[in-house]
Amino acid sequence: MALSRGTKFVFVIFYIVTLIFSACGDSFDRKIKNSTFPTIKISPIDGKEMVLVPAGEFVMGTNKIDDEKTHLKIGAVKPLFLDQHPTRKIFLDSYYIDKYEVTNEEYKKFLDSSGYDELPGHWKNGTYAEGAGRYPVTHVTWREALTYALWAQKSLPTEAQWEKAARGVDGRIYPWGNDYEKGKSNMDIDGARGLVEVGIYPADISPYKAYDLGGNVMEWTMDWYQAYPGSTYKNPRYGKTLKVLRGNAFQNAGHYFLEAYRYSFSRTEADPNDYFVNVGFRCLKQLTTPK
Ligand SMILES: [Ca+2]
Repeated sequence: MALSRGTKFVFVIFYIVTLIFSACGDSFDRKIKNSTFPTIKISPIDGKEMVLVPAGEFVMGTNKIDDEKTHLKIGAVKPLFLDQHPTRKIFLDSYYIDKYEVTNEEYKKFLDSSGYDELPGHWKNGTYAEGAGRYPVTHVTWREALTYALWAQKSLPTEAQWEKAARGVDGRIYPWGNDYEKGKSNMDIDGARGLVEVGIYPADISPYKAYDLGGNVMEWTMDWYQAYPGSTYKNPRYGKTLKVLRGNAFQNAGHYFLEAYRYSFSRTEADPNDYFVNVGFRCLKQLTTPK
């Protein structure tokens, strides 16, 4: 269920401050002189492990067509796959991406040290539920996810960066390969049917050793929901009003349990001011290739 939340004045102030802060101080990578980056780094502000996605081309999108018109059978408006046409080869420079989704305890650290005062809606008495520290933080809007990222001197991944981190370079359907297997990921109704601690599905691992890009929570990206270059598919929801969520999440029920919806790089659009029980995020750090 989505609930709307107005953009807070405090956010505007904090956003500006963090933009300045982000622009001024960047000890994370800018001075790296070697052309070979370590495969794992610890992010200095939020302490998260990040994994390297080296520069290079990867296969983005799909040319799949849903001949069964599955969406009509379940009353959905959007056909499967068409907003991810066509398959493209894209070059991305190197970057680090969080190994795990951002957790409640990490989000609390951000709130405590930043002064940002809008708590996730399901928290009580100023904090998360006992025992939920390692669960992914949810009920955060896109703007709140970005604010966290800027505080951590990072950003949110673009769709392309998220998709490469999940699929590697070979266009695979799942982070672990091309074959779906129940229980490999906290995905749809095949998983725990609720949130789980990040990283506890060892098989939900991408070629770069990032976890939960298959399931657990869907993840906010930087990008607006717009047509991909070369696409002929038209969608009235395209534009600069909705942000893109990538990946799948746990589900209790609903049409996402259908196998056709289970490909793990799925693309969902959402209002950036909404928040959801099964949407979280992870952050990204762009690397500057040494000259
Ligand atoms: Ca996920």
